[in-house]
Amino acid sequence: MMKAELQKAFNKQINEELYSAYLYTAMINYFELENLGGFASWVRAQTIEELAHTSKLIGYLHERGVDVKFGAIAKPTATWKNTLTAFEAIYKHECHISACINKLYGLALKLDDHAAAIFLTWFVNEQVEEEANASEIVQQLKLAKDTPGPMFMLNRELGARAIAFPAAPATE
Ligand code: OFO
Repeated sequence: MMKAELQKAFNKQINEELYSAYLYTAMINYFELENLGGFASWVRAQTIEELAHTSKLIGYLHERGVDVKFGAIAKPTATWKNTLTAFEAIYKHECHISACINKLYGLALKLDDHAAAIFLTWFVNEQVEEEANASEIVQQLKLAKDTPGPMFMLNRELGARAIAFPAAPATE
């Protein structure tokens, strides 16, 4: 049986993932209204990925016989000064999520729940990718300096990101 303290921490992470999806949804709205369909498409894919993270955590709790407790999801920021500040916000948010995951992983180890810790290694690795992706786009936007040509290219490049709901099993 998973200890109550760890159950609570998993539930908190589910809320964090749902907030991530909510934040990226607000960004879809922002980029669509800025006529940056490619950027909107990238954050749409990200929204779906966050829901997949949520589903993966919920699936694992169910596997452990834990009842999921749902809390209120905070209102996300919905406007940004420009594309660069929006992506800087994404990078900062993903760093926050990495810190949350590391804390959860640390708690699983502290409570001697090695099965939960092993499950969470997927998320630890995923966050390396999440941070790297956001950071790369921030660097590209800094180089583009909001000039039409590079922004057009970047918008097209980001629009090519495939949207897929990963069907990975909870314990993968
Ligand atoms: Fe963006 O990785 Fe989950 O929250």
